[in-house]
Amino acid sequence: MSLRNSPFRRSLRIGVIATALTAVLATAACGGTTRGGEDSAGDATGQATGQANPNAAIKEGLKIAFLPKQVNNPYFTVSDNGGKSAVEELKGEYKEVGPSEANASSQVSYINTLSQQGTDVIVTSANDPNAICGALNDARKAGAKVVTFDSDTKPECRDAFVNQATAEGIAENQVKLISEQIGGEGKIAVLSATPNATNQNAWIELMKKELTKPEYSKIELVTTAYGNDDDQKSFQETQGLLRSYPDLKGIISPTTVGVAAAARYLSGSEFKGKVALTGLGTPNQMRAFVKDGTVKAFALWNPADLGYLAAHVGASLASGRITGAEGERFTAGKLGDYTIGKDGVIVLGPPTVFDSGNIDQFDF
Ligand code: RAM
Repeated sequence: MSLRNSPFRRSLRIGVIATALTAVLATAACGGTTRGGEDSAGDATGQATGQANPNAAIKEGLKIAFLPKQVNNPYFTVSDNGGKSAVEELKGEYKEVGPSEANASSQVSYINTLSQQGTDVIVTSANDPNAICGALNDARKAGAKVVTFDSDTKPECRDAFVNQATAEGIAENQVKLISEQIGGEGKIAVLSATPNATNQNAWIELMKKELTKPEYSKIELVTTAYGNDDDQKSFQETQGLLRSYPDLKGIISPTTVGVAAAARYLSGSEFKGKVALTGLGTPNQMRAFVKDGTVKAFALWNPADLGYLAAHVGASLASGRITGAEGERFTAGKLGDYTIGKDGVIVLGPPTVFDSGNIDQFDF
C-alpha cells in the first residue's frame, strides 16, 4: 500500500494552497535570477516572472543538493534518499550536506558553500524561516534555484515550497487523533521540535485554532515543550511534562524524533497505556510502541515521495519547465502531475494514519 494510491491524494493536491503556513510569514523584497540568466526567477516581491516552457528538456548533469534540518534524523535520511532516486532518474548529480543538530542558523554556512560550488538546485528544510533567507537569496542571485520542502522559509527567499500536506490538514488530523484517544476530554500537551521551525509552528497554531471547535471544548492544551528534534532532550521533556501535569491525558508530538522519544519514555513508565500519545512518526520508529500498546495511532506522509517530488521541482525549475508561478503544471516522474498553488506551494498529499491494523504494510 502506498500513499500514491490514496484515493484522496489526487483530488486534494491540485491547486491546494498552504495559506495558513504562508500567512504567518512576513514579506520582504528580494528576487533572483537563474544561472546563465536566460530566464528570471522572481521579481522584487518574490513572485515568479519569466516564461515557463513546459516542453523544455530536463537538463542533464544538474547539481542538486539536499540540505535537511539535520543529517542524522531517519526521517530526512528517507526523504533525501527519495530525492537521490529522482536525481539519478533525471541524470543529475546528487549530494546531501547538513548540520548534525537542528539549530536556527546552522544551515547558513552550508548554503554559502553550496552556492560557491555552483550548485544548480538547493533543496532544503528550514530550521528557522528567517535565519536562512539571506543566504538563500544570495545563492539564487548566484544562479541556484531554491526549493524548500518539509519546512519553509519565507516565500520570497525560495522559488517553490514542496509541502507534505496542507498545514490545516495536518492540524486537523493530529487533534482528531488525540481526541479519539482521550475520549474527547482532558489536558493535553504538545511536544514539538525546535522553537523556530516553520512547519511545527504553523501546525501548532492551527491545532490551537482547531481546538476551539465545539467538539473539542473539553480538551485543554496546557503547554508546548520543545525537544529540539534531539532524542535525549525530547525524552527528558516528556518526563518533565508528566511531572508538571500529573493529570495529563495525552501528548501530540508532530515530529518524528519527538514522538519516538516520547513513546520510549511512556513505554517504560507507569503512564504506558494511560497517557495517550500521537503525532507524526515513521512507521519503522514507532512499530514497537504500537505493538506494545503505548501508541494507538499516529500519522505521516511518505518522506521518500516528498524528497522525490522536491528533486523533480528543482530540476524543472533549473530547466525552465516551471518558474514557480501559480497555475503552472508539471509531471514529477512516477508521482504524476502537479499544479503549483499560491506562493509557489506544491502539496504532496494528505497524511496517512498508522495503527496496529496497517503498520506492518509500511517500511520506512
Ligand atoms: C521531524 C522534523 C520534520 C517534520 C517531521 C514530521 O523529522 O521536525 O521537519 O516534518 O518530524
